Amino acid sequence: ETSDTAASSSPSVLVSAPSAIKMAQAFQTYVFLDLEATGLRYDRPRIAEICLIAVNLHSLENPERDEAGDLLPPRILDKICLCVDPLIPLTPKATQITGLSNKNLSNNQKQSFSSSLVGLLQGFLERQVQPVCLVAHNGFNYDFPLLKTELQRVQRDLGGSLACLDSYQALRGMDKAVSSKGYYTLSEVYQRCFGRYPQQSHYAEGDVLTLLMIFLHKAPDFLHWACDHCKSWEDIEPMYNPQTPEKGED
Ligand code: DCM
Ligand code: MG
Ligand code: MG
Ligand code: MG
Repeated sequence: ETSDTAASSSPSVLVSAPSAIKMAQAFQTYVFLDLEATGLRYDRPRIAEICLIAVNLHSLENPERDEAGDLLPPRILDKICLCVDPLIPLTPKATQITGLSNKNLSNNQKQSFSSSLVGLLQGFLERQVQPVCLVAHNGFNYDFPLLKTELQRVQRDLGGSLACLDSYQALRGMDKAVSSKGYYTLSEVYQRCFGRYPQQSHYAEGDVLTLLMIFLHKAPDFLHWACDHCKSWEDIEPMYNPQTPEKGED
């Protein structure tokens, strides 16, 4: 979820500049990621859907266009999209915006976030030319910490020398202007880039495609921004510790 207040209060553990520049110049694959989940940060959410789309640097530097000159999604991309039984109730708001419910997930016999799911994610990432940079919208405050928490639950991690980038913080930082809350949500940014609202907001795949198109639209700026502002995956703190009880429970 895109929250201006949450974004500004995040601890920024930036990779030291020289090594970050070396890393970013070397990124050969950008993996766009979005999670749907049972609620917001303070709900101690669990993942209900995950989508990753991997795009090689070549396609970001050489975007395809149609006859009218409009940007096309890259023809060459790898995609993984999975629904996950979150094992806890979705908030009514989360169900309303995502279309995911405990009922439709269990009716379709979806499995929970498991060690074998982590194996799929690792296999997907290992297939990409390294080094890889994950990109998520508000990722530093929501998607990356939540994924860390789920990985911690099953005592796994994503190996390798992964880096990550928050497109929400990048867009705000690149503008250098203070804009009101809501200005940098995925759908508002997309609307400003393409003159129409995106389809399938709050579907993990829909949001990843929206993010990918925004990134393509501003690829030179994003690729440059990534040099100084990516974090190492190791420096992402889990959103919460699944072993400790909720505030107020203890
Ligand atoms: N979310 C929420 N309430 C909102 C916005 C988001 O509970 N008003 C939660 C449920 C979504 C998750 O955040 O699945 C990710 O949001 P997004 O669809 O923006 O990626
Ligand atoms: Mg949102
Ligand atoms: Mg999201
Ligand atoms: Mg989403």
